[in-house]
Amino acid sequence: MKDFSELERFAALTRKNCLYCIANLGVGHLGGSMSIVEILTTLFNGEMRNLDPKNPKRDDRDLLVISKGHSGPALYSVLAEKGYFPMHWLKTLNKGGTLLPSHCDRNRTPGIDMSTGSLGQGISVACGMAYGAKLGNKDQRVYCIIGDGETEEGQNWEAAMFASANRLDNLIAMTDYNKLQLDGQVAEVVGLKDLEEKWKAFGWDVLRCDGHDLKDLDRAFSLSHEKNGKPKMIICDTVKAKGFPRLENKAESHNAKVTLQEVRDLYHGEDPQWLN
Ligand SMILES: Cc1ncc(C[n+]2csc(CCOP(=O)(O)OP(=O)(O)O)c2C)c(N)n1
Ligand SMILES: [Mg+2]
Repeated sequence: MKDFSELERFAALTRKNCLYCIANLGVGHLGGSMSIVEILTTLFNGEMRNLDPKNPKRDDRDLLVISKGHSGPALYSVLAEKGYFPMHWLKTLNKGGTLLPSHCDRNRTPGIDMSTGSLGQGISVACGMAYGAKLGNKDQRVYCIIGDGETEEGQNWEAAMFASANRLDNLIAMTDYNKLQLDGQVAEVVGLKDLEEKWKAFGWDVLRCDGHDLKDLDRAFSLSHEKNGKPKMIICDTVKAKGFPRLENKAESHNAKVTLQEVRDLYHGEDPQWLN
């Protein structure tokens, strides 16, 4: 039986550390970081197997590609809490010489499996990783988080065909379906219409869940483990900037200015220790 109250605690801590991390710099990709906090909480607390913060490149670990690489700050907050690197690194976000750049970089940050930021590419890399695991007869899952705005990139759909043609049932993709992209609503830019039907038409099994509900995420991930030759897409309904009231569900949360004072007010002045 999973301890969901412990997962709630981890998610709340991740959200707080991420907000302080961005506010300490004064600006950052707050919206798309906040929307994946519970997804990452689930992945790093049991869903991904054989993770070892002391040996981040352990050969038999499950892999993660955050294709919407601007969500680095959320991942850094999780990796720090898990002990991949010291918490105080969070003070260096996107500053000169940092090992925590604004976008995910596998050559700099321990625990990151793929460098991302150019939208649309991550899922192709995840396909390659999942295909490689199959060729090597490895029991390895590959996870990939894509954005809903990012889904408008054509490369996703080439990868979608490749994955089903090659029966990559060890590939579990998630859409962070927060309905917003950089400068507006996804529906008003190009629009995804019936996203579930689209992935199904490309030969994927599709699951849907509330991306902020840890129990619902757990349910969806459990179903995604089926070995039936089909890649899996979990469409996670989320809210951009979840947990930061001023910017919640607003496009301007994408890369937003935030002061430390504002975050302090939200947390009643209870600064995390690593900030000092
Ligand atoms: C190929 C490419 N085009 C444009 C951008 C600029 N860009 C960065 S994030 C973003 C919006 C992405 O929206 P979405 O996928 O919904 O992610 P969210 O902001 O909701 O996290 C854009 C257009 C980019 N990084 N890569
Ligand atoms: Mg979005």
